[in-house]
Amino acid sequence: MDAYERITRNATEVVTESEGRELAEDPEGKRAYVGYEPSGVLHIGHMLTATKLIDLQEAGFEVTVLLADVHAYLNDKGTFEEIRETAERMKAQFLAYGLDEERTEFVYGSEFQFDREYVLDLHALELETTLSRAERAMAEIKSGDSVRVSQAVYPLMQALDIVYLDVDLAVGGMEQRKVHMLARDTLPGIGEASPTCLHTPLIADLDTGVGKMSASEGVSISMEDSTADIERKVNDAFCPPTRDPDPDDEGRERENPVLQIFEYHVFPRYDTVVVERPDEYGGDLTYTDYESLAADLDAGALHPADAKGALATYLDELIAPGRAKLRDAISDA
Ligand code: IYR
Repeated sequence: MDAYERITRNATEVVTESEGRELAEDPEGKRAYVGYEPSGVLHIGHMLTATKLIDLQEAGFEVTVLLADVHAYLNDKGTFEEIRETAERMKAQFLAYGLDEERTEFVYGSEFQFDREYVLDLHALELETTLSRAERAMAEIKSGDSVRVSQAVYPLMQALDIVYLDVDLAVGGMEQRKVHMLARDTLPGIGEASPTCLHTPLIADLDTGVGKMSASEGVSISMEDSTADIERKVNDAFCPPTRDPDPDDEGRERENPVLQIFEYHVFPRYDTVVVERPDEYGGDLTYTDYESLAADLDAGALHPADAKGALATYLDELIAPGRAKLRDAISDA
């Protein structure tokens, strides 16, 4: 796999492709970042971008994980002290998930976002940006009837973070896309370059395959889950015996979340995936890539129940080290 393939595998888009190709020409020492509103426990959404950060590190990138404490505060996630406490716990879980300690720097937003220069640039960006644009940028991060001023400031600060963290690549889920587009359009107005952005897909709701999985609604998977929790959640998941549950719907409203988790979480981390089956059902199946597993499901050669059993085992293995770190943090507190 060449550097560009590794950098972009499983990504929905790189903005722009030619900028992505330029980074891939000499990735060694380049810097990528993702920002997370601290919540204390890593969930499957965090893990999706973390897997991309691992890809980037394997390609030679250095990584900054922004623990976006001020953003979480602006998003009404609690008092500043509560947020700081949960953020501290997340570091160990990220490393346990597989980020390379040597190539990962953790930064709190509050370390630089109160600096006079940052605040002045923020005000300059406020002058550059219409209120409706800032509001639209936030639609997929926070929705509600009465929009607070904090929600308009939030995406402008996220745009400025890219400048102040001096990164070559901003990474985020597709829900961050509009914030990144705002950054690309408005930063030149204050004399800064448009950043290159890479977006990871959204995973469908585990139970229905409709919409997107969310930590706040529906079923999510996190480092808090026990092995039994994961088995139960994966067992109850929507997994029709096909990769495209509604072939007639061009918008693909419905997805197969079990396959998505294989594609975005398991295959990037394992060279071979074994689906264990008793001999009377044909014995074990071994896959070295996602496509052949999905094709077997489509063809009826792999039963959804067997796919789910394997998925639960691999997910549990991926989560186990972070689960242990979380338990340590809780028992120390
Ligand atoms: N908007 C993100 C959190 C966030 C991301 C970045 I990249 C920042 O520079 C700041 C905050 C979220 O929705 O979690």
